Amino acid sequence: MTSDSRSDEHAQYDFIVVSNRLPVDRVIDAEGVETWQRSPGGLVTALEPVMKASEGAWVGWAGKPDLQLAPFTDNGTYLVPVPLSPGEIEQYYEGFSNDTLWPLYHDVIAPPSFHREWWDAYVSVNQRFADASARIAAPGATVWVQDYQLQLVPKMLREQRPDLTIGFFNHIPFPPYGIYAQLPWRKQVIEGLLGADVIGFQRVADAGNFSRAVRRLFGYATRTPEIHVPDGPSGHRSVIAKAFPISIDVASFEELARRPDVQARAQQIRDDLGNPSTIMLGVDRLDYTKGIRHRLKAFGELLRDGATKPGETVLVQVASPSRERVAAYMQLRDEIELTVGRLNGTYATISHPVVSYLHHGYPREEMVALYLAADVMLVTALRDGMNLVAKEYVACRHDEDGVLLLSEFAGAADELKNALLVNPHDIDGLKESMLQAMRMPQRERTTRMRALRRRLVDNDVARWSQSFLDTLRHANHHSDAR
Ligand code: GDG
Repeated sequence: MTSDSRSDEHAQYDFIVVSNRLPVDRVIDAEGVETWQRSPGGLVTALEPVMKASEGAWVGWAGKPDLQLAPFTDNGTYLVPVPLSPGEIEQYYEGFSNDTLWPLYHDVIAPPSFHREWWDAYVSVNQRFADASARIAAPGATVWVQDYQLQLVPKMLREQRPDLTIGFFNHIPFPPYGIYAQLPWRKQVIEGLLGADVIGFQRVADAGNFSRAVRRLFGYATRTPEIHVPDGPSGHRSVIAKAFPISIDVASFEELARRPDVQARAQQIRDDLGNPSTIMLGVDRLDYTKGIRHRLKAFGELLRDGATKPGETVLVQVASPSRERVAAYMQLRDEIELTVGRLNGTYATISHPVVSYLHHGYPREEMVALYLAADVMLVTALRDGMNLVAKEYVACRHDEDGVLLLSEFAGAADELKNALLVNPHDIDGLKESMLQAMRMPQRERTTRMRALRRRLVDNDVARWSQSFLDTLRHANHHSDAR
C-alpha cells in the first residue's frame, strides 16, 4: 500500500492510536521513489476495522532517524510521524525502553540498566508524542496509547486535554511489586499511566500487580477493577485496570493455511528435512525472554541420552533478528549460535542436521507453511506478555493435528489450557514434555487441538479491540455521570 495524499495541517480526529512505531514502513523502490508499505503486525490488523469505521489517525515514529515528515493519509488513516534523533533512538528506544523497562518488566531475566539521561530522553520523547496527539484530537476524542515505550503519554495528554477519553494497553507483563520497586522512576511511571481512563493488561495477574503497586506507592483505594485516583480538591477519578488478552486475526491465518500453494510448501519443507518422524519448531524474535537456550539445552540432552536421534527428530528454530544494537541481544545471539553449532557438530550427520537454525525474517506465507509442517510447536518463554506465535500455530492447524508445548509463563497459557503446559526452567520436565509431544497418539492430539481451536475462535483480535473500546466508552460515561 502506498500513500494516497497529503492532508491539511489542521485536521482533527475523533479516534487516535498512538504507538512507538507507525503501522507503515518506508521503502525506496528500484527507481529511488519513496513509498509506504503497511507493516504486517497484529496491532495493525486488530485496529484496521476500527480505524476504517472512524476515519482515525495514528501517531508514531516512522522507523528512521531524523525524518521530518509531514502527516499524510494512507489507506484512509491519517498518519502523523513523530521524529526521533539518533541520540533519542539510543536513549529513549534502545536504552530506556529496551534495556531498562523490557528486562525489568520481564522479571529481570537480564539485568536492567538504569541511567538518568535515558530517563530524561524518555520523558521528552513521551512529551513529543503527547503533544502531537493533542494537536490532532477533536474535542472529546478517544485516544488509545500502546505499550511500554509511551507510559507517560496518558498523563501528559490529560494535562493538556482533559476533554479526551484516554486508553492505554500494555503489551508486555507488569511485574510484581518487589521487582517493579527497583525502578528509580517508579512513581512517575505509575502517575503517567493513571492519566488513562482504562489501562489494559494481558493477564489478570498483570492488572493485579499494577493495582498493588498503586496501593503500595500511593495508597489509593482500589476495588477491582477500579482505582480511585484523587482529582481536584475533593473529588476523584475512577481508573479501570483490567485484563484484555490480545489475540490474532484467526480467519486470515486459517485462510493462508488452507491455500494449496502454502500446503505444498509445507510438504516441501518436510521433504527437504528428509521426512523425519518429528519436526519440532520454534519461532521467536531473538530475545532472551523467549527461552530459546532452555529449549536447545533440553533437546541437546535428549540427543545425548539417545532418547531421540538425528534423522528421527529435527528442531527448526527461526530466530528473527531483533534489537541488534543492544548489548544483551548481541551476547544472546553469540550464545545461541555457539550452542547450535555445538549441537550440530556433535550430533548431526552429513545428511541430517539436528537443528536447522534460521536467523532471518520470513514472509507470513512461509511462517504458515512452517506451522503446517511442524509436528510440535515449542513456546518456552521465560516470561511473555501473551505470545502470538502460540495462537498462530493453533489458528493454522485446521487439520486438528500438531502439539503445542507452551510455557506457563506466557500470557497465552491462561487461555490455551489444552496445550502441554511446561515450566521451561525445569529442564527434566521440558525433556519429558518434548518426548510426550513426540509420542502423543493421534486421538489425543486431535482432542487437544480441537479444544484449543474452539477457545481461540471465540476470542480473536476483533473481540479484543472491541471489548477494550467498549470498556473505554463505558468508563467515560461513568465519569460523566459523576
Ligand atoms: C509483544 C509481546 C505479545 C516473528 N518472526 C517473524 C514474524 N514474527 C511474528 C510472529 C508474531 C509476532 O512476530 C511476534 O509476536 P509475539 O507475541 O510472539 O512476541 P513479541 O514480538 O515479543 O510481542 C508479546 C505481543 O507483543 C502482542 O501484544 O503477545 O508477549 O512481547 O506474530 O508471527 N512474522 C513474519 N516473519 C518472521 O520472521 N512474517
